[in-house]
Amino acid sequence: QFQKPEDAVKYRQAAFTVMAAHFGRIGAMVQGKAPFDAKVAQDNAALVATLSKLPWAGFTPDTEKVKSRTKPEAWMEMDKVRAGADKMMKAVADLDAAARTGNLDAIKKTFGDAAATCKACHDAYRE
Ligand code: ASC
Repeated sequence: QFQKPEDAVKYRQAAFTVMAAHFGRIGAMVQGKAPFDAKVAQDNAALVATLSKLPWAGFTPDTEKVKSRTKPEAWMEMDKVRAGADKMMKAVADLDAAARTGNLDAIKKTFGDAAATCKACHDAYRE
């Protein structure tokens, strides 16, 4: 899939960056920094749910020695990283479902749960 390990790293970082941009648009509404617009929430949640599937293909074993913020622990505990990724994908699927209902309270709850799954992996495996 990738010509060089560096390409895989770039790919996964780009996927996380784009995902964060769309997650952040929902976050702004959840935090009252932007007016709530159900359509915007729905569109962004759908993108986040799709984008959440992408970064993992970039964590190939040959990228372990490429400089990035991924801690050595991630490579020693890749089964746990995968489990965390599965949790995150499930949480953003739940956010997507909530956004489809247009219910702000449900969006707030599932957004918070999803953010916690992002943070768990960052705390454990990101410099
Ligand atoms: C975001 C973002 C993250 C997560 C994390 C949640 O919007 O860019 O990495 O939420 O901050 O704690």
